[in-house]
Amino acid sequence: MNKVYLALGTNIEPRDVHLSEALNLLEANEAIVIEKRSSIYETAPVGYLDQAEFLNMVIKVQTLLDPLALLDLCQEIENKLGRKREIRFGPRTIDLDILLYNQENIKEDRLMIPHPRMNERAFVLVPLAEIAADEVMPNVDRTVKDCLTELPAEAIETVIKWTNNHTA
Ligand code: A4P
Ligand code: MG
Repeated sequence: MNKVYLALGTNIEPRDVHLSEALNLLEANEAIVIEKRSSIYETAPVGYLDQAEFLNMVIKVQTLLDPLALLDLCQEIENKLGRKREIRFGPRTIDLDILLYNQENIKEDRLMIPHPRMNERAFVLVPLAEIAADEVMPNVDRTVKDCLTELPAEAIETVIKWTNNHTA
């Protein structure tokens, strides 16, 4: 079994439905077991700023899939949920990124692991630290917790635990 962390992000309504559908589709695959889920966070957009706020979360999965097969599955789920690639870093029904795959460093055209931008992103590191604070990032040999402390407080403050007011 391989230990993997995945990041989920969405900023097109209904955002919480897109998250649940992505989780259901992942779990429906017999080669994947979801072991842990972070809370859901509402986060200010990063990169391309003129877009709605995101919901982000991170999950830990055990999988028999190799990294490229897992990427194929993530992209298949993105496509099923109506993902259109129009603007880089732009609005999306669901984005599924592979953050960590065991302790591997992978640099291929289609796949970079650890995810190349995760160390700078509070919307990734805050939920990841919630479920994997002591996990080591193999590209920098530092724990998730340590990487998070290097981010500016202003960035961390834009990542806020989200509660679903419709069902609360
Ligand atoms: N790819 C390479 N490595 C990976 C990996 N580890 N996991 C390739 C997944 N995919 C990987 O991704 C483009 C290509 O990256 C894929 O074809 C795959 O082969 P994409 O999802 O098609 O396009 P994108 O989403 O525009 O790029 P990417 O790299 O996913 O964008 P980012 O860097 O994830 O940024 N702000 C907030 N608050 N929350 C967000 O979730 N997301 C983004 C997207 C920008 N701003 C955001 C958020
Ligand atoms: Mg992506």
